[in-house]
Amino acid sequence: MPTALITGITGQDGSYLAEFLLAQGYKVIGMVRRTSTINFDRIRHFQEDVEIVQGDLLDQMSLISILQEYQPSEVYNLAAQSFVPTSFTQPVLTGEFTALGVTRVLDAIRIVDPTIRFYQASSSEMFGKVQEVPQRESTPFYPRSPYGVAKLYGHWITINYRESYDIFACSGILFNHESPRRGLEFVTHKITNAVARIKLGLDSELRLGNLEARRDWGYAPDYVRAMWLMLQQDTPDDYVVATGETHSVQEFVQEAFGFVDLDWEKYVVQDPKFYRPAEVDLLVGDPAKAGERLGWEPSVSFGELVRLMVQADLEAWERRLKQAAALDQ
Ligand code: NAP
Ligand code: F7E
Repeated sequence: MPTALITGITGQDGSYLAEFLLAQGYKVIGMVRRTSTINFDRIRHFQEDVEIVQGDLLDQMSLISILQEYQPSEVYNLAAQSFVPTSFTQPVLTGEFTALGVTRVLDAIRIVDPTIRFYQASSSEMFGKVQEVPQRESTPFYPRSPYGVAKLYGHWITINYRESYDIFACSGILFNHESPRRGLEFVTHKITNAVARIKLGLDSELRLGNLEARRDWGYAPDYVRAMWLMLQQDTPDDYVVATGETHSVQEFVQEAFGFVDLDWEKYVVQDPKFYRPAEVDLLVGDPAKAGERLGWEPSVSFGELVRLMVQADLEAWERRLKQAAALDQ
């Protein structure tokens, strides 16, 4: 039974990747940082099937000890400060987690067992002010946020350790991927959660920032499959993972409100509070290399993604309302 370590197992991708690896027969070790309140919402339903271990990307010794104790053959580095606006308000912390954290994991691998295969969660945010449309592996980078800059460091240190120490290190340049497990501050889940609440009479407006920004949005469970495929190849490499389609935030809004037969213009308010100091206007990836070499392709269309997220939020809020009503009786 192969053993895999996932940093960031409590996040959206970590939870789906853990489920995927368990289904493949892996023993899964999930690294979590110490917090005063445990937040295992995304992993509670399979928590007993994985081993949870405390460690932190800021703490080199914790990473070395975990590798020594559990001897994984694959490490998926998904942990990061991943919210772009927070990277503008906490740029140094973002650099510590999202950039230097990658070096700490790679150094732990180099010291403990350089045969461990390594996946780095790189991001389309590295393309930022895009130099080519669509963006592919060879497209020059131009990050537009401290998050994008930190991810670019993580990308290049991964390549550097591959070339310097012959580590099987892959960088997945993943475009936005979403699901009902997405953090509520990201625009897709913010929209679908608000649509459900408005439909059920719990809210009357949705405040958003830039509606013109365009993203290549896919479905998170498809994307964790690509991570695993990268580590099963004969040689390590970097891959763009995307749908190849781009839609504006406004299109996402229209689709989500349309699904519950509401006119979005009656509810959406543009609020400069949500604008960013520098914006990424357009992202659209070319997943041809992932298709040819990994046999990967997305399985969920844009319309299906919006609908499944709205549906999940409607069901979640209906459940909560029923529970509250039952408590009142
Ligand atoms: P997420 O939901 O924000 O999860 C981030 C995870 O990192 C959480 O488990 C978090 O733990 C953990 N973490 C943060 N700081 C840590 C630290 N210092 N030590 C240990 N763990 C720490 O992110 P996601 O959407 O699943 O994304 C996974 C990775 O892919 C991230 O690196 C992200 O930047 C990258 N990425 C995401 C996308 C996307 O569209 N989702 C696209 C490209 C790349 P807590 O639960 O304790 O906060
Ligand atoms: O913003 C616009 C905002 O925060 C998408 C992370 O997973 O994907 C994610 O980064 C767009 C931006 O994701 C609101 O200005 C409008 O143009 O959902 P987001 P992101 O910044 O693209 C990449 C690939 C990652 O790697 C990151 O970790 O939507 N937008 N109004 C808004 N965004 C938010 N959050 N909230 C708004 O009210």
